Amino acid sequence: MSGGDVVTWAGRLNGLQQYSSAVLTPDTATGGLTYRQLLDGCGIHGCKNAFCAGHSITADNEVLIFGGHADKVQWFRRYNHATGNLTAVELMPSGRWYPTPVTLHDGRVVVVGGIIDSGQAGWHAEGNYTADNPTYTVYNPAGAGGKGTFTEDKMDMYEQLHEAFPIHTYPHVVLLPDGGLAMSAGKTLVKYDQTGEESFARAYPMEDRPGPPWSYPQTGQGTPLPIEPPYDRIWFLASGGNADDRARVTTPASDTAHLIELTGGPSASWEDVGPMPYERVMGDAIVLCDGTIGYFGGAGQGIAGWNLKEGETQTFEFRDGTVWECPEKCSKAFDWRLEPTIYDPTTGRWSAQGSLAKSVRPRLYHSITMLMHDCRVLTSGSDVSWDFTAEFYSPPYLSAGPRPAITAATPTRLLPGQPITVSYTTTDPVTRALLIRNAANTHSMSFDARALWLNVTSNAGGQLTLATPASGSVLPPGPYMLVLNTDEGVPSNAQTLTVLPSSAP
Ligand SMILES: [Cu+2]
Repeated sequence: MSGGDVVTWAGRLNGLQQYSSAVLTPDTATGGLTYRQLLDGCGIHGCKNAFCAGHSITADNEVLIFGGHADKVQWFRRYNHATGNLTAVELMPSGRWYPTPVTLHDGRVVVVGGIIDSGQAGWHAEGNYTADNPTYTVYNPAGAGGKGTFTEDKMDMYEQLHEAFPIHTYPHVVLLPDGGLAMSAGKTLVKYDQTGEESFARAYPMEDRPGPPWSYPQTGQGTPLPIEPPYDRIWFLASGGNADDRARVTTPASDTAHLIELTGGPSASWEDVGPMPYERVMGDAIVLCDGTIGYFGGAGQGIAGWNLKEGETQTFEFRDGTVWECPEKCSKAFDWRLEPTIYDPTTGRWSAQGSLAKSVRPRLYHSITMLMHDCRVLTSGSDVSWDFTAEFYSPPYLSAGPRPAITAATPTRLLPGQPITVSYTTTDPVTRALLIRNAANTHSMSFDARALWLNVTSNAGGQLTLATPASGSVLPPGPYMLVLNTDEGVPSNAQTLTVLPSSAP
């Protein structure tokens, strides 16, 4: 969230309340996290199970939760972290289990796809289209006098979602500079044009991602690379996932990695930038404070989900020597990826096997990975062990030299195009500034993930001025982390900035 809190909520596991939700606040004295229960009783779920939903964060520091689990797939909740109140718990036009939200320039949120009925056995059986929801709806938080409104379900993305079914949930959707969207579902990739404030039209298909379908539950890792001035080109990195078309417990993960320019038109093609040093399924790929991409968690074999085999137990031994006897609903993933991988988009290099520090616990299905304001990485959760632990990872940049410090950045709330003035202290020269949007993370997805390198227009005497892109589709509204980098690539702590909704796309 804006300011550095982590808002979290659980499913019904391990004696925790079904609707338990909490705020984790970084404790600068200890380097750890403090824990505070949020909204006792119903939590920010609003008593409507929000397991396997899609989330986004608004410029007002609200969490929007679209969909849920079991008989709660149709529910929507709006939680305001500034006031601590749940301001809406209401029905969407239809059920969405594993949908993807994406925030537009004016704060509206497109909610794409998902499964309409999570209770249906064999929902992802080939041809079982009755479980599918191949539509999208647009949520307008400002609609109905600020109460919020949904459009009716719309069919413009039906062709792609239907083609990719059943490996099409949690599709990767990226907002483009022209206000359109690029969506990867299964292995298909399609460009959509925005044709109205709340409508899109299929523009053209782009090249399929090479290899098997990589959407959930085949769960590869994807992220847009940091966008550079003049912000007219967006590159997307897609990697890993399962190595077969229809994965099972025994299916290995893939080590493939491909880049495509989403703004490159119908003839853009995937460029092979692999192999990664590890095959990885169910990991996370997130932008780090120096613009590199960090890969965390996941496995070298297996498939999203649990229930290894009915009645089968499993013994897990963690790296700190603790042992967990899993009594039921055990993980379907093996060959844990404890060591992160870092990809540098400027050199095209991957960190070598054995070069980075390992985590203690595996982070598999239903785990999370987030960049913190101090530029460490938080990894937590995992169904492998019904795991409620959390770990911090310190990337090598934190010990690569003296860190600069931001003493002030103004304005703290800005429109796209407004310059930012930053005061800082440093030992080494500060040369670059990265703006990273706070993403909402679950199931290897970081919804609304986006990072932008900013043009430094002046820099003298511990004060610099940064230009920001004028387009709200390049700089969509929400909370961002501003980070300065030295010429050695050492980042400062992040300063919270909020980008406001803009009328101009
Ligand atoms: Cu799930």
